[in-house]
Amino acid sequence: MRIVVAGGDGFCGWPTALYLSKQGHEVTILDNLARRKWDDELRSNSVTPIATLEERVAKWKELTGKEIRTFVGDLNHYDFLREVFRQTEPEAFVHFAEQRSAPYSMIDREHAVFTQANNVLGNLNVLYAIKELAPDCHLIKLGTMGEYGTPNIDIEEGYIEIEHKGRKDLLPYPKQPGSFYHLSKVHDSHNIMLACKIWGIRATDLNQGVVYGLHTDETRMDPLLVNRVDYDGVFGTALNRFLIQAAIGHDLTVYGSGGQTRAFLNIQDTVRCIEIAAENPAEPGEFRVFNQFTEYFSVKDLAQMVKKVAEEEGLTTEIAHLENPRVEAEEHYYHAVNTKLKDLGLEPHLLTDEVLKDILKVALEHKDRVIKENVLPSISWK
Ligand code: NAD
Ligand code: USQ
Repeated sequence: MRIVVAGGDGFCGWPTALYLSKQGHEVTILDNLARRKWDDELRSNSVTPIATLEERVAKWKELTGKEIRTFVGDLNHYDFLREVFRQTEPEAFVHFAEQRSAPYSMIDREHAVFTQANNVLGNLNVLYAIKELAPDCHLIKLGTMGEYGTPNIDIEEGYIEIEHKGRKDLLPYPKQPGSFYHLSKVHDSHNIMLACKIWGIRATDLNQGVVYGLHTDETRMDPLLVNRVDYDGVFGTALNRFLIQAAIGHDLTVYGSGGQTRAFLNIQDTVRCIEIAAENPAEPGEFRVFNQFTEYFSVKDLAQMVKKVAEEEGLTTEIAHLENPRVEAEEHYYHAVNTKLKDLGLEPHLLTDEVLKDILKVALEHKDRVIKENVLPSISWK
């Protein structure tokens, strides 16, 4: 299959591009390298030293003989995007290419406006490019479990049957996101839904939980193929952050009571979920939603799991309960459905002590790269 991976230089996109290439697909990466520039803006870095995109794809070709084409440019430059569509004629367009940090979107007005413009308009351009140049192309769009928020009822996969005044309908599940970033994903979902309805586009919205880990079989093949791992208070995410904090002897930064429960998955499952979606495309006109996660945990439970494993490895680790910089429920009901990807063949890699130790090992190898001032959260929702 001819597949474009937009955002293919990022944390989820890079291992996905490699995996799809290994499976024999004709893979093209589109990326504007913005994520590397946001590191410069924040004076931050990946814990692992990452090669340039050119070095990465050259090493992949050397090791496997497989070519991954690259286009460096912005989804918001429509002429560029059209050219990529013309040259690649994609059968699937995997869309990871957004500003994905909730804290970054909450820095100030400029960052909120940038996040929503980058994400919502970039996605709208993709929809128009599909309509104009590849109407049969399957859009595989990364959404987020955070679109749903934390309702006091079970979270369904995209739609919920509602009975109201004696009548029933299957309606989009209510969205209650907690940041301008998470809201950008809701706006994307609505735009995709309309495009499917009016133009007959086929789309899958993957409402992904928080991704942990870094390695896949492919990224392990050579140091030049290593994936990025974020740990700072802006782009770092809960579990990976805790493991890196344990590696440098920093207290684990649980925000508030830590009862916040979120859906999680291993990066190895991310790449497989994309393959499953690509191999089982939505029907023309169908706006399909999958909840892409394998387990859920409270932040406090994750911190306890990391503390236990770190102590077994001889590290002294304390759990700190910081004043929560976000506005979010710290104690709440959480139950989300995730059967659709499993029904299509996903076999989850669950979180075990071995998995935690494996990520901790990488963090320990590169702990000297951690910029300690970047670890504590610095952005307030208020
Ligand atoms: P990332 O920041 O590591 O990668 C995103 C990539 O997209 C970067 O390489 C960036 O340069 C590129 N990009 C951003 N805007 C672009 C634009 N306008 N044009 C071209 N390229 C652009 O993020 P990630 O962690 O790999 O996340 C990928 C996607 O998955 C995002 O859409 C994110 O919302 C979603 N997601 C991520 C997680 C997670 O835990 N990392 C969880 C759920 C959903
Ligand atoms: N948290 C802590 N301590 C930390 C970091 C986070 O207690 O050091 C808490 C947060 O307050 C929050 C939860 O952990 O309650 C998750 O925060 P996060 O930073 O790990 O994840 P989030 O901001 O939700 O964003 C990440 C990705 C985003 C993706 C989302 C999936 O950055 O791209 O969309 O996970 S989900 O959470 O399902 O919406």
